[in-house]
Amino acid sequence: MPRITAVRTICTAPDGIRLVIVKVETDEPELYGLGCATFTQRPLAVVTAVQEYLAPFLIGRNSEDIEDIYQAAYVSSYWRSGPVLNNALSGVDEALWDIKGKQAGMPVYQLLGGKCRTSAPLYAHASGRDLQELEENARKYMERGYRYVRCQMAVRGYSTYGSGAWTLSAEKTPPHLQLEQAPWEPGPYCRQVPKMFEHLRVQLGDEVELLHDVHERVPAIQAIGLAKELEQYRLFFLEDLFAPEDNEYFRIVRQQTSTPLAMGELFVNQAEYVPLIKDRLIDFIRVHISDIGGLSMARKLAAMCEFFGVRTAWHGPGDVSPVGHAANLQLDLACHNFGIQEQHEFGERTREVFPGTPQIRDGALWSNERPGLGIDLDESLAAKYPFPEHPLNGAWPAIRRLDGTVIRP
Ligand code: GCO
Ligand code: MG
Repeated sequence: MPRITAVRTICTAPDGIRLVIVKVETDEPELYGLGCATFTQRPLAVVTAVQEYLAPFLIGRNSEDIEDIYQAAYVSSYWRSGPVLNNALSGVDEALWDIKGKQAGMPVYQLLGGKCRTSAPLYAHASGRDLQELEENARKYMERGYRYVRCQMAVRGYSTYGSGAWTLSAEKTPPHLQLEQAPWEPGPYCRQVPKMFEHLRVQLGDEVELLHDVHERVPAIQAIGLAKELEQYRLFFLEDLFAPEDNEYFRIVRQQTSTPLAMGELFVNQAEYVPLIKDRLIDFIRVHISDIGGLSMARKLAAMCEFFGVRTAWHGPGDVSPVGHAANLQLDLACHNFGIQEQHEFGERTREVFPGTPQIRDGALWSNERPGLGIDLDESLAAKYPFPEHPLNGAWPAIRRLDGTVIRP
């Protein structure tokens, strides 16, 4: 019976993105596990939660008791949920699954029921400053074998999510505003997006699956209008049409359009996602697994979704660590109701720090078939990439409308 001897956090930013990993060590010298605890906007708060609260709570416990450890740690703060505590829990929970897989000599997906598919189809991110650049970038992915492409285009002069054009441009910025980045207005964006998909459908044809992320940027009634207008372009999904605070709008939009809806990267607890699933108001669950507490919660959530026809589309940007991507992949392979996996192509440095980072091939993510999560962490290399200096420690600066009002990022 392996006993937990240490619960440590490792902070590293090989590609400039702040990643937090939890390492759980046992009294069996070679037996340890890794979990993702990356909350990139508040990483130091997660480190404190792990080191000061979870580590003393868990040392001496049998690492095999994953469910009991999860349940006990979850209520040990009395006040629970939220991204800080959930990420801390996730670091431990995923590490315990990693350990259990290593003990069994099997990849974790085997413990979850085995493979439903050979690999997990990915969607790539194509972006552009204009239609030509976006179309070219989408084509590049299609030529590499991708069948799913998310398309985001800059709205000229504004800081548009996902388009790469976040820098401050003088063009639209009123001189009286002291902005840290270009402003944002929902109107021009809502007028542009349908034209963008008209162009892409005509140029790229019917076969490719197109996706788009609204990133909760638009007032709800404008978002409903957008979802209706986009129906004719047959998106694979439209993501984060509303903010979690506006969840009730899903009841309204659902009656008006069959545009498939993906939601949930910002969710942190059951009260947010259970009603949307049980009432069949969304089509894809986009949860960021470490933000809901880790693999144990995510596998329950996936099972619940299966009964209501909701498919999985786990959040997979660069601020999910390679350990988190490895955890996503275990569920992608084992869950019948898999929908799609978001891809992030990690740079060479990150892949060196994390040997075993899941491989991308032919537009899909593949398991390396190693026991546990199949991933390791080179601690001495990780130490060479400390968190970058930043006045806000990684927190996001405000984005404002032309009148100065702060909007959601
Ligand atoms: C996505 C997301 C990300 C988030 C990021 C926040 O769909 O991939 O919206 O790009 O903005 O993970 O840290
Ligand atoms: Mg998103």
